[in-house]
Amino acid sequence: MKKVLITLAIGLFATAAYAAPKKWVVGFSQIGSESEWRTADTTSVQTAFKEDPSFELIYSDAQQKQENQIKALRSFIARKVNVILFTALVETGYGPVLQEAKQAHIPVIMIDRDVAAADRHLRLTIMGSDFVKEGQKAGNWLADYLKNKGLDDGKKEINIAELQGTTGSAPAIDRKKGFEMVMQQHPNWKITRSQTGNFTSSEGKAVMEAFLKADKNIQVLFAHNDQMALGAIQAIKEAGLNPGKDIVIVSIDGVKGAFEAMVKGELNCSVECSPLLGPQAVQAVKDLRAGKKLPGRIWTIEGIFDETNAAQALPTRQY
Ligand code: GYE
Repeated sequence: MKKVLITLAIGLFATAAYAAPKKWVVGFSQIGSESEWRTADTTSVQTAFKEDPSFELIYSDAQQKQENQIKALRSFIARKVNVILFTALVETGYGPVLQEAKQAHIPVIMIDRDVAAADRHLRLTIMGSDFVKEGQKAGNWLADYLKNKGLDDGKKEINIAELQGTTGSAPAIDRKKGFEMVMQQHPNWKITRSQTGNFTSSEGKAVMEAFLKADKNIQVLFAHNDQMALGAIQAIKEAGLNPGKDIVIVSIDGVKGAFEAMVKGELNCSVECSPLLGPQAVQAVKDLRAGKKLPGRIWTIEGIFDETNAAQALPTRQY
């Protein structure tokens, strides 16, 4: 009897072990941790996958180096992961490794930053924001603001300093493009200074310092992200000017630090770019596992904030 029971127990155990579904392995190649936005994005993806025990997420941080990303992607391919999530540091240079993933039949889902158009046939879909639209929103907000404050008569030159994101990255290219689309309707707007601040606060500060040393005749700062704007605000103060008053500042992301600066009146506007991509990423991978066809583009939903609504929204902000 005892023997029968033991055999039964072993049999049951073996069946349970056999029936346990195999975890889907997801490789995530992230670019680094250059901004509050990036940290929120990484946390969102890691948390969302951790909450679902049917997935195992392998996270790789490239520390802003393209060669590290290529290495990570190759190691995901060698490990035969089920799917790759990929944020491209810059748009070009990933063609060969994406080709290798395709040959290995491993689908690649872009998160946040896409690759250039020529390589898009090698990835399955892209999930994230419309960076061109964000640049346009920043420009349109600026046009309304300057007009309403009586700061732009359409004739006097408006000198604009631009802090660009990482050179060659999708958000830097597209935010510039969107903003310049709006500039075409304002012939008196001039970008008099423009340089990369690599999306970081320290470089944003250093570049703004250099801009102001060369020329204080700047009416507007357009920063491709909040982090650089926050660094630049320090530089503007140190130069004895009033950020948000002497220089109108518009940036992109909508991170907490930007909300605090808007409440203080030091930053005038931040166009929202949501980093909370985790839940959507999990959903997309689940759909893929279920054999569903994913759309070619998965958009994030976002808004726009300035001094008129920042204080009200601040307590509800998740990043
Ligand atoms: O705006 C910036 C981050 O790729 C949209 O990267 C993202 C950008 C974001 O470092 O803060």
